Amino acid sequence: MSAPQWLEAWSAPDGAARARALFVERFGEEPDGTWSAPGRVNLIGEHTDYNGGLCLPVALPHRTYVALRRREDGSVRLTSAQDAGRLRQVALADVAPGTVEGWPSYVAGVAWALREDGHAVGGFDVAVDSCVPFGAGLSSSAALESAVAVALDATSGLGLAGPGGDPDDAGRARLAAACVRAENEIAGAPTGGMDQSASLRAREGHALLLDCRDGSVRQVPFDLSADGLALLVVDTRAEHALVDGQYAARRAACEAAAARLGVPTLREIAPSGLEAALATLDDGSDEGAVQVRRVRHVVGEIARVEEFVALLDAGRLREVGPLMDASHTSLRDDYEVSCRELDVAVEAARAAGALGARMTGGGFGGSAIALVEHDRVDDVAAAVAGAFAAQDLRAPAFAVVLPGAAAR
Ligand code: GAF
Repeated sequence: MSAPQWLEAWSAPDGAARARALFVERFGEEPDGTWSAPGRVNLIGEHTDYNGGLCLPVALPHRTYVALRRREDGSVRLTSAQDAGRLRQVALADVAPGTVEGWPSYVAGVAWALREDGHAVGGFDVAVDSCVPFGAGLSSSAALESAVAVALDATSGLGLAGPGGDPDDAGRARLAAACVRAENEIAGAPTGGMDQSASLRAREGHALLLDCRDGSVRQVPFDLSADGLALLVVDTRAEHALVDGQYAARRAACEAAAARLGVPTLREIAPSGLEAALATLDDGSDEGAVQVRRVRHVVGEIARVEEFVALLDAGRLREVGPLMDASHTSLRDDYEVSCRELDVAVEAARAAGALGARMTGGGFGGSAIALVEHDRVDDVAAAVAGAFAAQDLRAPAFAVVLPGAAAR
């Protein structure tokens, strides 16, 4: 069996040099500067963000780099190493829902959303390079949006970005909101706000406790090495997509359930009120039965985030494993967003001694995370790779991650 493949994160100078070199090659001049933003993994709190709930992402060391230069003619010219360096062009004045396709929609969408928000953002040339794997459920799209947002913030003098990870990050919250609008309205993916907040508002060495009811955040110290632990990411290579109907269907079911329960979001259902809420939803119809499962996941998952953070606050990181396991079970059985590759990864990691393991992100493919003893990382990765090979699944890829810094 071949050795596990590792997804290496680039150093900041390397990533910036790659984006700059592509810019110079394609546009024939120097950019105004280079900026970058991370992908994320979510420790716990899945499919809670669009329900006004809690989630707990960390920024990855894997980042998307952009080199950008202002233009005065209102056009956006784009190129990406992940798009074979092809040159694309969009007129900013023409950007509207449904007008831009593919990856340029995330870039042009951010400029459009900032303009909608009243900011004087004009045209630009931009070159992109990234070590955030695409389609792996690690928020490559939010990393791209966030890198463009901080680049436009700097080159248009918006003054919103401030230092990443600042407790007073109202400006960054506005940039995150613009990125969410870009994704929802221009790229057409009906996602919540977790990924953009992680990319723009996280702090190195910390997990970001995001309360999606009011958008507030708390930086929670997340020091794996103090406990001799490591966070292993397994990219299952089962490609996930948020623009197909499954994600939207989950969101629609939650919104329909909240409407039937007479609450603005499922966040308003306390664990103590769960059984009564489920009894109301369970009207004998198929739709009602689906809503019961979805609501049970969301309410339970928000409670698990609170328990997870309480353990971190108490210095009991080693005890979070069962919460991760319970989250996965709930996402698999009640929310029905797991898949065979994710289940194999999680089960193999646990069997090889992981303290806890779960899918992370939207699901239907993408990545899993496992909390493992630092000196067992290679063994757990080899066990997961072996389980994939034994089941004739495509070889997964791995990363060991420490919480990285926000967009800058
Ligand atoms: C995807 C979405 F983009 C997020 O908003 C979130 O809903 C997540 O799936 C599930 O927790 O990453």
